[in-house]
Amino acid sequence: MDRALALALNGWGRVAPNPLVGAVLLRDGQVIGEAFHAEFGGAHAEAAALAACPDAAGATCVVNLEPCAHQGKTPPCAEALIAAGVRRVVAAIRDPDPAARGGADVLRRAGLQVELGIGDQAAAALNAPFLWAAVRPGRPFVALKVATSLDGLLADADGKSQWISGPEAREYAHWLRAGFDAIGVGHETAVKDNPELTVRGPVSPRVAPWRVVFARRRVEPGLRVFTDGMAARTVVLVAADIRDRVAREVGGAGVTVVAADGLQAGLEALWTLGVRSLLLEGGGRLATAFLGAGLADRVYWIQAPVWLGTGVPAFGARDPVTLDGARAWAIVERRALGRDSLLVVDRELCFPAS
Ligand code: AOF
Ligand code: ZN
Repeated sequence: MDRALALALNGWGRVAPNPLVGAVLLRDGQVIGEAFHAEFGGAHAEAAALAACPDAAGATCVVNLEPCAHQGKTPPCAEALIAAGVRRVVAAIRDPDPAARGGADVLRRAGLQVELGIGDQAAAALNAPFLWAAVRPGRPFVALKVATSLDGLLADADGKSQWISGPEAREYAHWLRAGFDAIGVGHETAVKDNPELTVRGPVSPRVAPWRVVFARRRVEPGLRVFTDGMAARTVVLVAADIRDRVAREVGGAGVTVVAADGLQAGLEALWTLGVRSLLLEGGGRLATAFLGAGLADRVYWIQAPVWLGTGVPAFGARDPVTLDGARAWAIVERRALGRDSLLVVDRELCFPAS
């Protein structure tokens, strides 16, 4: 299953809104075929693994999502596994998609042995936006990305934040962007960094992510995201009473100007635009507001091994929580990025009904 999950990740940036899926075929403990879902609308992982394996009779198929039971853009994987003579299927989680789910039951009815639940935590984390969209529709899955010093500061006392983290972490940040439907910043960061919020890394996303500015009451029409050649992929969220004025200022370049009073309303507006996953890149005030509102579902925390003493904290003060009352977030990933450390935590994992 670890191998299936690792394979699945190769579809990052290319398959959304469909899930990341990897499949491994084994016989007598030996891998005889493996593949991943590589492109939206293309072959599913299971079908691609079967295609890579001349004879799968008697094999076991390990896959991070229940094989589909439907004829969609491609034929049903459950039928393909049966036809190939696969004997056993190990799937991490059920498929929540009402059109596609039920493959496990189809396989069982055909006499295959099916096991569900192995690796379900990692599988749920891997496809969090897909699962959230199916199980809790209405707003995108929201991730915060923060790069701080060891003492949790985003910037030094002079306000300088470029660059706290090293080159590996910056490349990772571009890889990360490729897998999200939208990249967001608050007004302050938009003005201070004037970021492009485009993907310039190892993966070219199938669809360039939306660039979102949570502007509320102040909009600087001269910012790159409003004036560059990609302005048609920019959304600015503003208070309802200034929406028309802002639309006159930046709408001409193709920027989408949306009236949204509050974060929840902003997220719902993004959902309506088709955004199923949002990566927030700053600043501290926006991150703190999302955390305080219970609207941050994941944090990607990159920690550089430096102390800054005084500066801009990544997370501002919020309502106190006692140690006894504090609930632990789920650890999704912990690893080194060059000299920096990456920690990925989810507020809670979302599982499909079993
Ligand atoms: C994928 N890749 O490897 C698997 C999927 O739109 P379709 O016809 O390609 O079907 C998409 C659905 O198929 C998807 O929502 C999920 O429920 C199921 N499994 N999808 O894109 C895959 N195994
Ligand atoms: Zn399928």
